[in-house]
Amino acid sequence: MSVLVVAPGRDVSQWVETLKSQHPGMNVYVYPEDHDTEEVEFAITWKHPRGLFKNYPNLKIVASMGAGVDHITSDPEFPEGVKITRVVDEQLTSDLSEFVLALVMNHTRHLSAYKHQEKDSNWNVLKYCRNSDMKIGVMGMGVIGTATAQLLAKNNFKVSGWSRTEKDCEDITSYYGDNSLDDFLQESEILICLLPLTEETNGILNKELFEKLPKGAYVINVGRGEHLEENDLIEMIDSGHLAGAALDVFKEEPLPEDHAFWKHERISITPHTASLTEAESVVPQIVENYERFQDDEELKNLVEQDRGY
Ligand code: NDP
Ligand code: OXD
Repeated sequence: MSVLVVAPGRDVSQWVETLKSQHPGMNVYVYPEDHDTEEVEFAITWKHPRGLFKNYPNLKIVASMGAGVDHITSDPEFPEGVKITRVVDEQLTSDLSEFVLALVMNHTRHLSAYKHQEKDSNWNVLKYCRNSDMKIGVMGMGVIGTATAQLLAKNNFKVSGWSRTEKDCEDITSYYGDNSLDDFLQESEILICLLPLTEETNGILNKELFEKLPKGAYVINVGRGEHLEENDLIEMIDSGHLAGAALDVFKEEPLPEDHAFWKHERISITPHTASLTEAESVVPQIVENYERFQDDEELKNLVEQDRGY
């Protein structure tokens, strides 16, 4: 059996080297190099060409190179019966939580606003909100959302989380299910999106939702670009209902040069960098699943494909 790595445009040499050193003898192909499609039973991917996997008659498992799997589940030709796994990684999780804390502090202490004032030599003191007076809502209380909510709570913010099922997390108020969304939003002066992208969550950050946030709320999207209705965000910021937004993910990445977000004074852009997946940290769990598959054991971090995450 062979392993196929499919990540167009990405340098995967470190991944291949680490795979081979973690499991000597593993036969690894990097797409599109020449290979026998019948040999491949295990694939590792980030943003594969649509329809590619249907050409592999013996494929059993596709492992995402990241935490999200929407780049796999969104392929309408993804072959039925092939299992999907994702990355759950402590380093990735803590990197992302710390990044969100930095974005929150940037907003509450007006660092971006001061950067703009600096350009005009403008010495103007802005009143700030202490952590203990700021209410933050985290949408998506999974591995990363929970860690982020906990880090914010540790920094004295008042934190709520929203998920499909109820959570029992110290110092974090749990809201769950569609019926509790409005109550959750009312408690979110800063709204952080850490949802997976699914049919239910596509476009969830829209005008109707923003209107339910307190006036002056701030939006942080580190989930996926497709969660956000981009024009609704601009409209709600320009109308003064929202204070602004920090965006790390976009419908089109890299964000096109002429996109309105770049020039908007109240929108901060980062290039999908809230956390970077490192081969050394992540490959061991992929190799473990490869070995579990060979030994006919249960896989770790398996995606529930009918719910989409
Ligand atoms: P998990 O699968 O662990 O958690 C997903 C959470 O979302 C769960 O709490 C789940 O609820 C909740 N959820 C899913 N659907 C709904 C819904 N319809 N209504 C309410 N809640 C819902 O994911 P992770 O925490 O590992 O990752 C989350 C996302 O973060 C990834 O999918 C990816 O898109 C993004 N990400 C972004 C990165 C970046 O660099 N910007 C890096 C890594 C990830 P329940 O617990 O009840 O099932
Ligand atoms: C992601 C990741 O899912 O980088 O965005 O892991």
